Amino acid sequence: MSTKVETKVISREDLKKRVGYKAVDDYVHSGMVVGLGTGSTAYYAIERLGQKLREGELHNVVGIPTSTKTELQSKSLNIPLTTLDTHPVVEVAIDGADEVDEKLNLVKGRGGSLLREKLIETEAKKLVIIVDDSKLVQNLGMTGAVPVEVIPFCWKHTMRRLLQLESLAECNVSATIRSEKDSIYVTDNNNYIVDLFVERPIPDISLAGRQISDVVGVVEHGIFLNMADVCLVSGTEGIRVIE
Ligand code: ABF
Repeated sequence: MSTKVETKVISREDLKKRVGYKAVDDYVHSGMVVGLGTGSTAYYAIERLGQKLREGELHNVVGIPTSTKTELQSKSLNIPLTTLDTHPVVEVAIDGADEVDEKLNLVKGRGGSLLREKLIETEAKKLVIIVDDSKLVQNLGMTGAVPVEVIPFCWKHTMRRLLQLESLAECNVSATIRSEKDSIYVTDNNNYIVDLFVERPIPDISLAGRQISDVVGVVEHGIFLNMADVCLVSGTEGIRVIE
């Protein structure tokens, strides 16, 4: 007699939904101002927030979107929105990330919204990062681009300066201007994005962040150091809370 063992395969979307919902359930309370992140994982937090407001489980919550895409998603779910200009105190921000290291330092911005994300999340009393376990890394910058938002004026010169940084000298760094549909990608802030790629780990990520910021023409970059307060990591075994 054979016994059939059914193992439910959990999809990556399920992992994202679980962690997005848990972030709202555990960290958002009535009366809060909430930073609303960008990306497919953060979308589930927005979906859950809209659901709880609609069902009366939460009230008097206003959101501050970190991108025009998030703004549209939030409006479609009837989430009341505001800005930092009128609500500078942000009790909690919930957002995804492209990479998370063991110190909860992040690479963000491969979705193109790093500037508004960093502006709003810098103000958050608590930044809750939500990822599936594919985002956990030993060294930042090794699974894809480190995005850098630059002004369009003389962007090729700015990109050249970024490639000359001493903190990236050992990494065999390269750079591309982010494009979509055969034209240069333009951010919500009418800037461009230079994507930096390294083939070897960045020896001092903090120094790299400072040196990138110091390049004239750079507006902001996607290295988020010492900002995340907690990271919810969704995996097939459940959700880990890293603080
Ligand atoms: C956003 O989440 C961006 O910083 C980052 O690029 C993106 C990751 O999106 P996803 O959750 O879809 O992987 O916060």
